[in-house]
Amino acid sequence: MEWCVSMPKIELHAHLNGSIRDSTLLEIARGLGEKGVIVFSDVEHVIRKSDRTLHEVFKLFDLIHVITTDHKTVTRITKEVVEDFAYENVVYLELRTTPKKNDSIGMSKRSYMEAVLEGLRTITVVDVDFVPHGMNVSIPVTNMNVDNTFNGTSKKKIYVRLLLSIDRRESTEAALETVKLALEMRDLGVVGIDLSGNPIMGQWNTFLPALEFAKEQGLQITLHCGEVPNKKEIQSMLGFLPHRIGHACCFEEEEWRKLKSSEIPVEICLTSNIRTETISSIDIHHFVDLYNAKHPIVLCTDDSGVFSTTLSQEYHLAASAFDLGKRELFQLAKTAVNFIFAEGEVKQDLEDIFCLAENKLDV
Ligand code: 6MZ
Repeated sequence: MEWCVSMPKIELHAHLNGSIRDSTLLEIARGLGEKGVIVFSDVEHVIRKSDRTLHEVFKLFDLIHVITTDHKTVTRITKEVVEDFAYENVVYLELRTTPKKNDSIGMSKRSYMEAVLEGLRTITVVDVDFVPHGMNVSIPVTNMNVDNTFNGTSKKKIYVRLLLSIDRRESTEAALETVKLALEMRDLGVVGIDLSGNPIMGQWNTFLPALEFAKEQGLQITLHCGEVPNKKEIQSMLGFLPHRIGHACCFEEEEWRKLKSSEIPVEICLTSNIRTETISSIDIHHFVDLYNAKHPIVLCTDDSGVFSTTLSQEYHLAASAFDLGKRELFQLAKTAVNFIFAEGEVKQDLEDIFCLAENKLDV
């Protein structure tokens, strides 16, 4: 496990509100309880519970959103989530979140995202690169950690890029609004669009106009695909040729064939799939087949807070469940560089980081 922590890693599938520290969630809930906004004892056991079905997970998200959707809290959780990933040597994070609108507190999708950016700006304990290169002076890899210390030790550096999520409960217009916002915020580190939310809600056709527009405009797209059985939707999604997909749990032979010939990278979330029972047991997880077929895959956390995991734990779990050694784990982490949505210069820096680590970690 210690070795998995020390290895540089790339996180490409992490939902902001799913990645909140339990301690933070409980602290905020307690505060709201004291103010009489919620009844703390009603929500405490829901937050502390660790085994949840997929249905229960989405009920929990509704509760989390009640607790976290104000500008100050969004800023705080963004800061903490990025710090937590950086502490476990995640060197590149694509953080996704659903921009939210709440007129009663003066929140627009834009002001929600500004609160996220504020969270990135307020981080001091690690060095965060979130503005695309060319927009500011980039820090070459050779200068990293030089004269850049916190409490006397060199700071960790993390690249952060953002994906705006469309929730499957949203309308075509709301989805388009999110895509337009993503386009306006490209200079601020937004690189793409994600389609997520409860997979039994909504229709693929509702989101298609917004996703097609996003693709035309050069945004990168990742779709939650096949988290529940839905042959028609899975086939349409694969036909859309997204740049990546998440989960791919409920594919049949035909869809596997289509996926493999398309070479669309798959974001694999082991703990999430097991906890939500979208995959009944780790030894039959499609990781094995895709890994053996050399299909592009990347290990991710999905919701590190909700599922009490970390990216290091996901690598550790893959090592023990699928009998992978250090070399295989390192290669798995390193190949993820090819699937990031950020610009080429970042890829080059990440390749350098992995090269340096390869020598240092003796793999
Ligand atoms: C589908 C998921 C998800 O956007 O408020 N989300 N969507 N499948 C999953 N697997 C378990 N986990 C999280 O983060 C929370 C939102 O991310 C999506 C859901 O829409 C959830 O409301 P944000 O930061």
